[in-house]
Amino acid sequence: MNIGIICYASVGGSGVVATELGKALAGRGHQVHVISTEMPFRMGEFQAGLSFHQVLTPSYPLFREPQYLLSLANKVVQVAREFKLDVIHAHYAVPHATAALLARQVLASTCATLAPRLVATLHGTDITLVGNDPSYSEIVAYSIEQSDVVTAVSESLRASTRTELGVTRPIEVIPNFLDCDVHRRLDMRELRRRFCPDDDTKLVIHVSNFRPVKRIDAVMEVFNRIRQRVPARLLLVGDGPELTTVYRMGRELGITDLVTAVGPQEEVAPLFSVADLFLLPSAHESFGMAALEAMACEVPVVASNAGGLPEVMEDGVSGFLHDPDNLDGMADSAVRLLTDPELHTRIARAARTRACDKFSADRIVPLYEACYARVAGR
Ligand code: GMT
Repeated sequence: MNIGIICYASVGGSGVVATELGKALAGRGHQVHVISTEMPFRMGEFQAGLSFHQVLTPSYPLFREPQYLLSLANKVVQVAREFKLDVIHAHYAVPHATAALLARQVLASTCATLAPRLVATLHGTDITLVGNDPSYSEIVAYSIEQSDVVTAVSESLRASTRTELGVTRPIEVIPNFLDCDVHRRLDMRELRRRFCPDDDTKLVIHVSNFRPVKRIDAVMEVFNRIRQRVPARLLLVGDGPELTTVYRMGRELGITDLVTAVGPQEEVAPLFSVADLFLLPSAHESFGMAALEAMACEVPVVASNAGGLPEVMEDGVSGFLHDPDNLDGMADSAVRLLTDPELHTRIARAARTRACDKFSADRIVPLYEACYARVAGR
C-alpha cells in the first residue's frame, strides 16, 4: 500500500515510533512517505520504499505564528495526489489529525473514491496536556471523531481520551514497539568508565525531553536519596526546559559532581548499556517509550505508576512502580536493585523478555497493517 506518515521530527517518542513504523512498513514492501518539518533523525540511511517530504511554512509579517497547519495540510494533499496514497497516518493528534482531515476534505472534493483514509494515533500529551486545553479541545476531539481509524498507545490513553475529550468512537490500542536487535545491552565497559570511577559505583540514568511532566526535580531527589545509601552517579540524556532544574538542585543538594548531562542522543542503546537503573518518575506517561528501551537493554526501571507505565512493565517482575509522589518508595526499590545482584539480574532479564515478547516490531507492525487494510477496504 501507499502510506503517508505525518509526525514530528524531534527526538520525542512519537516521532521515533512513527519513523520506525515507516521503516518497518517499507521493509515489508509498502511505499511509505514520511511528512514532517525536517527529516526525522531516526530515518537514517536510504531505504527502498521510504521517502521524506519536507513541510515548508513561509512566514509573513502579518502572521504572529507560522501557519503550520495550512502548510502541512497542503503538503499532505500534494503527496497524496502525486503518490496516490491509500492511507494517511497522523501520529500525535495536534495538529496532525486536523491537517490530515483538512487534506482528506480537499482530496475528496476532486475525487471521493480516491481520497485516502485517515488513521490517527494518539501518543499521550496530545490528549492529556495539549489536546484537553480549552484552546484546542473542540478541534482535537472533532478530528479524532472524524478519522477513519483511531489508535492509542495504551489502554490508559484510550480511557483518558474518553474522559478528557468526551470522545465516544472506537479507539484501538496498539502499543509502541522497538527492534530488540537494535535495543540490546552492548559491551560498553570503556564508556562506563567515563561516568563511573569504579565497578562499585552504580550508574543511574534518566532519558527524556526534560519537560515539567517528566518531573526532573523528582529524578534529582530520588537520586540524592540513592547516593546517600549506595555509591552512585547520575547520567542525564536529553534536553528541555527542565535541565536548569538539574543545575539548580545539583548545587542545592551538593551533588553536582555526581551528575553528568550529555544532552540529546540519537542512539540510546550504548548509554543504556552502561547504566544499572533507569528512573522515570513522570507525572503523566501514556506509554513511556524510554522505559521500554531501557527494558530491552536490560536496565531495570523504577518509575511512577502514572498512565500507561503499568501496561509496559509488571510491578516487581519486570520493573518497580510507585505512586508519583512516593519518592522514598522509588529510592528504596532503586537501592534494593543496586545492592542485590540476584534481584537486579532477575528484573533485568524479565524486562528484556517482556520487551521482546510483547512490544517487538514483528508483533506490533502487523497490527497497523491490519488497520490500513481494513480501512482501505483491502
Ligand atoms: O508528549 C510528549 O511530551 C512527547 C511525546 C513524544 O512525542 O515523545 O511523548 C508521548 O508519546 C510517546 C510515544 O508514544 C510516549 O511513549 C510517551 O509516554 C508520551 N508522553 C506522555 O504521555 C507524557
